[in-house]
Amino acid sequence: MNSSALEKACRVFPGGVNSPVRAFKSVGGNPLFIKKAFGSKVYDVEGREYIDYVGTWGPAVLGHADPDVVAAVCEAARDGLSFGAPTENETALAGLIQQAFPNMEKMRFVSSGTEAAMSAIRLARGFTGRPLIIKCDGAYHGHADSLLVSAGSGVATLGIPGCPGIPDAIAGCTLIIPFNDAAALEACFKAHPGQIAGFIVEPVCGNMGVVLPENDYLKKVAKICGENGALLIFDEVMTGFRACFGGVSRVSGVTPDLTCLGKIAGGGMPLAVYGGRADVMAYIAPDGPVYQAGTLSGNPVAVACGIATLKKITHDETFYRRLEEKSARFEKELGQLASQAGVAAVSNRFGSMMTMFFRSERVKDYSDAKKSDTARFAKWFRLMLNAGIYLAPSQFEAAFVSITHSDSDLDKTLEAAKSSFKKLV
Ligand code: HOZ
Repeated sequence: MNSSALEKACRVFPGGVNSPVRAFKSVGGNPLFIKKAFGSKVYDVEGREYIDYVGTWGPAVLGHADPDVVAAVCEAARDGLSFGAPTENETALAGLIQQAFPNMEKMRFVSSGTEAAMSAIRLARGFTGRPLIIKCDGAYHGHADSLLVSAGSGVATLGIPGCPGIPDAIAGCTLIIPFNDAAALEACFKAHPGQIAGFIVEPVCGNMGVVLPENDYLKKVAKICGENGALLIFDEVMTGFRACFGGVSRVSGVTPDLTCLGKIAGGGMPLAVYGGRADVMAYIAPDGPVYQAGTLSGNPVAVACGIATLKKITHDETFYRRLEEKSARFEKELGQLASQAGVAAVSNRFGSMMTMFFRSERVKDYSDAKKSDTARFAKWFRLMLNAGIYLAPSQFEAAFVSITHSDSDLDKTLEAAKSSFKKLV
């Protein structure tokens, strides 16, 4: 499958890919080389059609190549691809983002989620004058040095124990605690008084698979950070605009000091954002001394794509209700089919992102997620792919449902799942 494309790619790219988890290493077989994508489908270079639940790893909430979004992108491109200067559209996109995330009093556009998270922790350190940050075991906030410690996503998928190239002095400034464990956060602050700049957390995890906060975890961590003079940073790169016009902060009622966004905010083009409290953002250059910059930041084509995407979502008041109905049905029926086939599986879902873990006990943190039967997942993944269903090639990622997934797409997927589950036992 796609072996000639892969062979050629391997001559120029490590593993033949430009982002490791795409390489199918943990599931076996060759990655799909994609030719095009429309709505809920992707098409590979050999002309095969797949119902897509990768959704470009999150952004494709409207489905692929939405005609209104593509028109806005083409129109913007005709006026110039990049200016490296401010545009009025940047302010317009910031306004839309503020409607969804009112806590982002000031913000900065960057080009990737990695940049957003990396810049947010630099800002937290600059604002507080403290060196340490806390992150959760198995959480992934991009590949900046400080954040690649005990990371999820591709690092978890490939089972990389620690990443060479990151000096101990840098890794040592990142403290690791389990997700959903407020006592561990409290203990960290006790052990390092006055040293912790902030806690960066995916308020709903997406990169150890989807894992939901339990027992008022987010309220507790906000309180603990506040009491200790540290900033709470919500990484909503995956969750922003996924379940509602807002993020976990809106759903939970917990307001972080800083928020990172990406993926849907740029509608599938390279755009990400960090922002939050105005007094904290006042530390960012040129208003303040914390430096961060980028030629492509606020790129006009990406900004146009973000505006068109967010406008399309807001103009349809049934959007999130319909997306929720599709996703809830998908999760419920998939679970029923697994159980009817005798396959041990549990799922976690936040709106239209979800993960089915191949284990029987619920998953509330990374150590639970790691107990999943990854070999069984790999087999299931390959059976589904052969049946024309494109899932993320890792147990530690999410499946994304888009508004273009029709009942017939879901029926076909569930039919494929039914026969695949039977072959697992
Ligand atoms: N970090 C992404 C998954 N959570 C992978 C992105 C990609 O490989 O394109």
